[in-house]
Amino acid sequence: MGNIVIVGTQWGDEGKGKIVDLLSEHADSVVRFQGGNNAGHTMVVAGEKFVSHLVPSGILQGKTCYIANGVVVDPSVLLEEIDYLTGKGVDIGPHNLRISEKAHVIFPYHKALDNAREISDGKKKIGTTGRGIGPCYEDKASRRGIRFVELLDPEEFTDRLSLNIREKNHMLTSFFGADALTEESIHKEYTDYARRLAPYIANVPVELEERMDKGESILFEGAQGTHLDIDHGTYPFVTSSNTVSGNACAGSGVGPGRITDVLGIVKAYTTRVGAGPFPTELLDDTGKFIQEKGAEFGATTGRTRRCGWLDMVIINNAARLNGLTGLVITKLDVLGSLPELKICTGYTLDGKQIRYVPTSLKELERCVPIYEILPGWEEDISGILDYDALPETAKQYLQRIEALAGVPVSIISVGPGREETIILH
Ligand code: 2SA
Ligand code: GDP
Ligand code: MG
Repeated sequence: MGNIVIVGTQWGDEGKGKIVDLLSEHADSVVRFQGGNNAGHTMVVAGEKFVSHLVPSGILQGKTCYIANGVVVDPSVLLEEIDYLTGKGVDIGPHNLRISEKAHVIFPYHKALDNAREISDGKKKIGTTGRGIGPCYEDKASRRGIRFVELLDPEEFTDRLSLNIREKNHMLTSFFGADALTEESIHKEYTDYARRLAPYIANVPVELEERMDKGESILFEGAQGTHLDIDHGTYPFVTSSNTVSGNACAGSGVGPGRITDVLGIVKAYTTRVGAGPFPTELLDDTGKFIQEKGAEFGATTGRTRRCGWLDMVIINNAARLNGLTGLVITKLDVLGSLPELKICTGYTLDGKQIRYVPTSLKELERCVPIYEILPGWEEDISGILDYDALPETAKQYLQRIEALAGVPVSIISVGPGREETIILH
């Protein structure tokens, strides 16, 4: 199968978890390379639902899973997730879950700062998941961070924690007027996490290289989506990591020459959680219909996701930024019974037609979508597993996406279940 990177093309929640779970059958390992437990990846196997936030979606297929250096890890959430999966009968332990010694650790002060900043920003808040993701990446960039390698070194850990607590308590109390945190209890709690997670800690690039040299296949599981990328997304309404495919390499310690394919997951319509511009957003009954039928609620926070028409300006931007070699169209079933479907093919900005995403958010907010209208279909397509059996208008919709993107559609998803999938090539 080669080594495939799977990324979201929109603002996350495209159905990456389902597709990674499905494709894991043919892979040997699955790697998470960015983000943290802000992600919520849903898998449905034989009617049973699993949601993972940190553990790669390959775990249900019994594959070796890696949490690589680009990920920020909240150890309490990870240990809870290991217990949750074990409780559901999933085989998980140090033999098949490997965590990079270079991955940065999320501490209670990261969560406290994330939430304090959101409260202080009021109406201008980002709408983060409150999981401490941004502040943890800030510490990584400012070289204040604590990685697993430091967490496992008692002397180093004590020194670094002490420095961080002093700095963060000052910010929390003096600037945000929030409560201070106690060093001793955090030290004790995290020393216990270190003891429990020590058997999982690994030199991930070395292990991955050994596997690839043996001819094994690796799936790289992206989290969030291209337009939440810290560099290429709708900044500042983004997450704090690079979500584009290039980061599969930097975020896991694998050279770009090893990547064979990049699959972009495209939800058949668009959703967004949190604040920020969204040109094709539907604030009417159609938006409500999609939100309800698609069960568009955050898999981590339970927040209602904003819904809108498919935006090909966004998808084409993702095709360019990620070097997509194939598309996976998900949730096509949700559009069934809508009389007509709209696809945005460009924007009108101040009277001029454009086909790119403007960098200035003020300009993006002024963009008015240019729509192409296609006929819908009445049928429930969720049971259809053969492309030829799809209604003609559904095929037309798919063909139009393929033509506008200039990237072939490889897989079509027509329901949350692993088997509710049409594989083309
Ligand atoms: P953060 O917490 O700092 O990463 O938030 C910054 C922005 O990134 C968005 N973000 C997400 N968007 C969609 N899905 C995400 N995962 C969860 C899910 C979201 C949830 O699977 O549904 O449950 O709310 C995710 N994670 C981060 C976030 O909304 C901010 O706009
Ligand atoms: P991810 O973050 O990209 O992994 O996506 P999420 O799991 O956050 O959100 C996708 C949601 O859509 C989940 O509830 C999935 O079970 C569901 N889902 C995935 N594919 C399909 C599909 O083709 N049809 C329907 N109806 N639901 C789907
Ligand atoms: Mg999600």
